[in-house]
Amino acid sequence: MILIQNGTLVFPGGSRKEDLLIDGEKIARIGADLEVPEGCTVVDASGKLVFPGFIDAHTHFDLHVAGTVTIDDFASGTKAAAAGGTTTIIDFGTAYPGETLNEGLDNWFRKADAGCSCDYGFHQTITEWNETVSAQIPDMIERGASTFKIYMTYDTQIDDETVFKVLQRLKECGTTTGCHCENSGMIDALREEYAADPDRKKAVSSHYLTRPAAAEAEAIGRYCHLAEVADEPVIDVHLTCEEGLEEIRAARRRGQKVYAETCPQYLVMDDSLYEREPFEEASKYVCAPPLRKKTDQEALWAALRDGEIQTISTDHCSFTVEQKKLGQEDFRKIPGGMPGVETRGAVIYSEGVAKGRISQEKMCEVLCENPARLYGMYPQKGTLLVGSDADIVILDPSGKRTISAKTQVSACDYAPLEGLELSCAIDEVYLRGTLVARDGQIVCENQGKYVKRGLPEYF
Ligand code: DUC
Ligand code: ZN
Repeated sequence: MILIQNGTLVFPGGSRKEDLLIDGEKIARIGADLEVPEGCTVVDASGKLVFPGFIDAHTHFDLHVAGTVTIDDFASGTKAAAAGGTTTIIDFGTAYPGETLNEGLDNWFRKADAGCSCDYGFHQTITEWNETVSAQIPDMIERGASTFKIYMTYDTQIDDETVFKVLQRLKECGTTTGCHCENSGMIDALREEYAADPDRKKAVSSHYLTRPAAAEAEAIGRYCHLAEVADEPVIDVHLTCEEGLEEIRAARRRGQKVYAETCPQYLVMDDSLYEREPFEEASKYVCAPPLRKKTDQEALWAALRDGEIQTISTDHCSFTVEQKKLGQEDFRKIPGGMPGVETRGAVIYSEGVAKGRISQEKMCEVLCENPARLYGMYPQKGTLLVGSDADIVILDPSGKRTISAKTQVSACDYAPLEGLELSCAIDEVYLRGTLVARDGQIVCENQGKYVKRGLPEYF
């Protein structure tokens, strides 16, 4: 047994100075001045915040894209996650055209056989629609990959008719999907135009200039309208901009349930980074949708505060500086994505809570409880309740750390926020009662288990 004493336990509804007793893998008791059972390990959390383990509902480990594969696989990616306080990740199984959903999911289970250091689940990506795919939706739910992902851009994209049919079927099955919303027609035309100019073809800035906020907003609006007619709650993943947020607001005014996810990069980085020299510097930030304006960052922080954005995930999709060079001659070939799973908790605390943009309770809501509810894991995950998994983060709000690629656990060779001074430290991380990380480093690996998720809770 482990007794965490004198800490401040954080809940979305308020924080309380109480003790928390762990017995085996579960939270056994919570209360003021709990008695110390015999043989129990006591952890003094005076002056510290005690959060439920963070949930990252959007990672891409061991993903093959743009002729290469992410540098973080499930082994290194889940270690990076746990080191930063994330005790559960949800990655994206993908059934590529010609594969059944079951085959796609089997492939992702094999990837996770690399060994996981935090708990993990899968969404399932739908890239085509036919009788077999439709018939296997209940199989995915049965296997615990109970929520889905669709794309309106990339080679995994599906057209509007297919999006609509997917939404209708998921409604029948009591579940929902996240969607990557960008207008592919507009983006493809712009990319072709920019690539025809030899200078712009080599410029990293062409990446963001060919993926305007309007392309994202248009697709969000279209997705929401498709969901309106299908009468289905939906999730917009990685919302980056105010224009997109306006489309979500419009759908909500129509009475729709739309959930929005954003990511730390859209809250703390902006598109001026694509203008950096040389190529190696700017290409670190290539991701889709791209980074936006400072005004968008402020709009997203305000939306978090006001409850208009429900979750913060990372879209962790890491490539080395060398891998990014695949696009040195053609911006369209730069592998898209950046690391983030390791730093999310500390960055959101430092840039959000410590700077007064959001409360620690809001942080708990968007990193823990909301993703647990939306993705069918509550109350096993995402909360500090008796009977819940003892996934716990002890965060020191007076700690000082600096982000550095040299000390990070991720296999990536750069940190997008290199040099950022953090006004907190992630002291200890417990995964189902086992201390797995201390001060940003893994102390016990390979403890992660698959989380068989239930149906989403719509709140
Ligand atoms: N965006 C990225 O930048 N990389 C992976 C997938 C995605 O949506
Ligand atoms: Zn993604």
